[in-house]
Amino acid sequence: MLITDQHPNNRSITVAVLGAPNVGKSSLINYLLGMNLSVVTSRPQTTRNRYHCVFTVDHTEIILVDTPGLHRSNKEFNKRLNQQAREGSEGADLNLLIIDLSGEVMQQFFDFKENFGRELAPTWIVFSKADLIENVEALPLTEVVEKARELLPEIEKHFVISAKNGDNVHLLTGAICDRAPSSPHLYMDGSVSNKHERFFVTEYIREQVFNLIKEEVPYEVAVVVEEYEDYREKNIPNKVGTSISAAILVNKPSQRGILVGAGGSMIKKIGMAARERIEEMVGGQVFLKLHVKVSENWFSNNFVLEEIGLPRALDSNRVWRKK
Ligand SMILES: Nc1nc2c(ncn2[C@@H]2O[C@H](COP(=O)(O)OP(=O)(O)OP(=O)(O)O)[C@@H](O)[C@H]2O)c(=O)[nH]1
Ligand SMILES: [Mg+2]
Repeated sequence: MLITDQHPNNRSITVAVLGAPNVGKSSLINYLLGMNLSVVTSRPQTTRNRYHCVFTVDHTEIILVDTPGLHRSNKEFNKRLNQQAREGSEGADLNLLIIDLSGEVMQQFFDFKENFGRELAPTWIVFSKADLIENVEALPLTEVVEKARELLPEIEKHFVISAKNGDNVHLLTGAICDRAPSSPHLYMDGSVSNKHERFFVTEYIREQVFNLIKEEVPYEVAVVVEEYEDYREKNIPNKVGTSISAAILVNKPSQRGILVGAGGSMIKKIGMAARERIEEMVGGQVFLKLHVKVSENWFSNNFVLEEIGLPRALDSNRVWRKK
């Protein structure tokens, strides 16, 4: 959409946030946005889709692209996650490559080079989780970046930040603003994402599955919104707020029981916690109805994968057909 009558000083920049799973991409984005838009959990492969997260500083619009963590895998599902990450950087003016200081630093550069597998736009390194490192100033990060530049010549500079306590994040914001070219804004004032609220409904339900259920089950869960009715602007008797019905897909019948819990206690907990998050997002009362559906091998089913925003990747194994 073209937004007319823009201020002549307007600038806009698109910044892809890339890196391995669990390095703190979504946490940094949330810190910059000043809200918990993206889902953050302590486990890898939380983010599954690429999407825009938008905020403005004075006349500068900053469009951050959250992406799934790039990783090596031959599984169809993971190939599609990686494809989302690669596509997330398409058309970006700048990439932030997040490197977790609490992990194997040099290995993350090697893995990124291998998994990303093509040319990059100008790239800044953001060393994250600095709060976990004692005496971070003593680390030879300038030398590390020099070495990394041999692999990734697009690297321009680096930052050392913590998304937990906000250390140095202002330096990054300032540098991104300085880098932003003169341009009309692409989003209307107040827009925070290119994804609809329905997408975030599925994310916030999945988030609670991650928070409340341990081990592998959350990885085998997908959420699909089946009904979404916004009655807030409509004048219908006895209808207020937003009414949402969603299915939680599981991969095996045994997982159904875990999701539902004794006497429905688990699904109730998931629903209550997710509803709070969704009410905060939509700014009003939400009626959330959840049910669990067994969809065996949904992560190999093209129809389900398309539904949750993961179209076929360039390196997909084959065309997946519904039985
Ligand atoms: N101590 C500390 N923990 C952090 C920091 N940034 C992120 N974390 C934690 O690291 C974990 C992963 O954070 P996410 O933001 O979900 O990481 P991600 O890179 O988006 O992960 P995926 O979406 O799985 O690729 C969470 O437990 C965060 O709380 C940080 O600066 N300091
Ligand atoms: Mg994430």
